[in-house]
Amino acid sequence: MDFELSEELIAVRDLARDFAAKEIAPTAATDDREHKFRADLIRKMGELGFYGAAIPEERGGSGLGFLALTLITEEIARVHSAIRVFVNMQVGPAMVLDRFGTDAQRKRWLGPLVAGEKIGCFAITEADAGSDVAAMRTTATRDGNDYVFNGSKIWISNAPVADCGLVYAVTDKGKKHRGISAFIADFTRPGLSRRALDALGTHASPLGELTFDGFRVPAENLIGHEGEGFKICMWQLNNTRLSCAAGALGVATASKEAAVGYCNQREQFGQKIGQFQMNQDLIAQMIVHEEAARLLVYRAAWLADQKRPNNLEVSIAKYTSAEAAAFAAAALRILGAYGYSTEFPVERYLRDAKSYQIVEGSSNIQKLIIAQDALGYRKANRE
Ligand code: GRA
Repeated sequence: MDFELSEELIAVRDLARDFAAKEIAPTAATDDREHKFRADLIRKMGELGFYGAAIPEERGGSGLGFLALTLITEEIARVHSAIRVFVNMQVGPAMVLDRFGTDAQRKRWLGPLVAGEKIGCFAITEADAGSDVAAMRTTATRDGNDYVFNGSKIWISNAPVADCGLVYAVTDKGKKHRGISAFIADFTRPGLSRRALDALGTHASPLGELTFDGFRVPAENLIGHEGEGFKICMWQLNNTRLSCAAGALGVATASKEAAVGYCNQREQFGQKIGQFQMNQDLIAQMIVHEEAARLLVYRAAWLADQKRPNNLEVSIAKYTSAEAAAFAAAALRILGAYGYSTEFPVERYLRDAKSYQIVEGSSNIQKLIIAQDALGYRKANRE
């Protein structure tokens, strides 16, 4: 067993760290406060090759792998969690096209997504289909050479700004999850309306609703075959879930760093507040949760790089890191009024941390996957 990162991976991590410090950190607070959409950052991260880490070289990526992508995501989230969402929105559709797309689909969409030239997204969730993906109702009905979409997707990251999206819809109602199909859709075509939504945190990541009303998607944009959408979706979620786990890890680290820094600086009752055991207790727990999460997240990424099934390990990693982030953001307590104040970043960490217990399968869904695998009810790892 080798716990050392290779020189190549250290270089990737340092590149992302440097980028986050120079390009993201200076405006993170105002981007969050003003709900600012930083299209320039999407482009710059594309130019640096961040989205292509887990895409093979012959398809426009760097082929560095999932661990590289994990380190990139972690470093960005450590500085501003909302900006790491951009990575997932480019990488999610790109990876699905790499794995399941046709050459023509890859040519048209994969390259621009990896380069950050087209803004991507993926649309699974609906008002009545959150954890229960199979309950989705948006329909895609074949009409000549097109599929006609009707229905609505909600809580979709990048919905207000995406040029294209990976959209899951029902092509055969009677077949339940086996009647779901996956499409890559051009969002500049008529029949799509968008509504921006706001949330507690992740403010610099545009969020919204997509409503399809007679929205036409050419049949050549169907990914795989009709009815394969649910399996493609589960495959996709396994990868984008790992990306969220890495993001949560970054937030956990940022929160811990803020708590340690403050404890070493703030004095009360004639001594540094780090001397108080109640604060030491919180810091020790933060570090233990963060380090456990880091090992689990890296293991899940390493398994992906070995081309081994890792759904169970991704769920364990995502659960642990989401909870670690939420716990560490309790650093706010250590910082007292400075933690609660909107003039300091810790309240942003807390708001952003909460998202990780919800997105890409809530913490309860991860527990369900983990426990049902152990009990023999539902196998987590698939080929
Ligand atoms: O036998 P079969 O042909 O019927 O197939 C079944 C099974 O073998 C069928 O799907 C197959 N399957 C899989 N195939 C390949 C299941 N899992 C996999 C897999 N991993 N790979 C039905 O299976 P099932 O177990 O009966 O499914 P279910 O009970 O309906 O659902 C399972 C589950 C609860 C795990 C699933 O629905 C799920 O993951 N729900 C959580 C939804 C979620 O994660 N949503 C995320 C939304 S996107 C988002 O949050 C964006 C965030 C962006 C950001 O912050 O970056």
